[in-house]
Amino acid sequence: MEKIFLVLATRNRGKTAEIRKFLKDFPVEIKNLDDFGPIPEIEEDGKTFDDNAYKKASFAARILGIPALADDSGLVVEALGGAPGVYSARYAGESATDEENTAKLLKEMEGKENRAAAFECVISIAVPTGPALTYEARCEGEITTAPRGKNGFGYDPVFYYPPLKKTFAELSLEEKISVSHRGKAMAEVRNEFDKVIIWIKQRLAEAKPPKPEHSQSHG
Ligand code: ITT
Repeated sequence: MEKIFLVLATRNRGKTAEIRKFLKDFPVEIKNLDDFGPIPEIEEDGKTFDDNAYKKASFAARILGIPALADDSGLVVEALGGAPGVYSARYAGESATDEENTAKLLKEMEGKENRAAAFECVISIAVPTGPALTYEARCEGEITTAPRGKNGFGYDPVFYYPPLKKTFAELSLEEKISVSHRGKAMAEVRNEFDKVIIWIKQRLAEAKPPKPEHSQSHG
């Protein structure tokens, strides 16, 4: 089968590594934003994960001219009224590090009895002309009182997953993606990916200008 190109519209290395694992057996050549040199920043000002995932995927597909896959995700904490939610990446400030975001979360959670939280993930796959497919999933857990574990990224060290009795940062990459929000959403993408490839090829073919019936030669 002829390969298609797909750009992962993310600068997050943790996400990139997890997403790549799911698509490794398909006839698709995966690019990332760094393969294209500097491009304008995508503004993530949507009110939902869904809005932002679509914004990132459609923006990247449009300006790069190839299909794009974006992930918008975050941590939703019950005792904090759903915060940090869509602000998860910049909870402690615009260019906050994972450690700063995690420290702020633990501070906000000090003394709180209800530790229930969920990671949510929306994956959007868009073509340059605009149409997009959406997949979403969530994973329930609890916020710890101190970080534990060295793997993963973001809030993984403070997200305890009761069925495995470990934080996400204490799991291997394979273990994490077998139960996580992104893992579940990407498993749906993988299950349908043969159809997604056909869908992408059809959208790309529609967008091509029709070939002239006769070519005229001069001279
Ligand atoms: P891109 O927009 O470039 O994809 P980002 O890190 O800014 O990267 P988001 O806007 O989707 O991504 O923010 C997601 C944040 O939520 C991320 O930075 C983490 O802090 C957190 N997060 C999402 N998935 C996570 C996971 O699997 N483990 C730990 N933290 C996660």
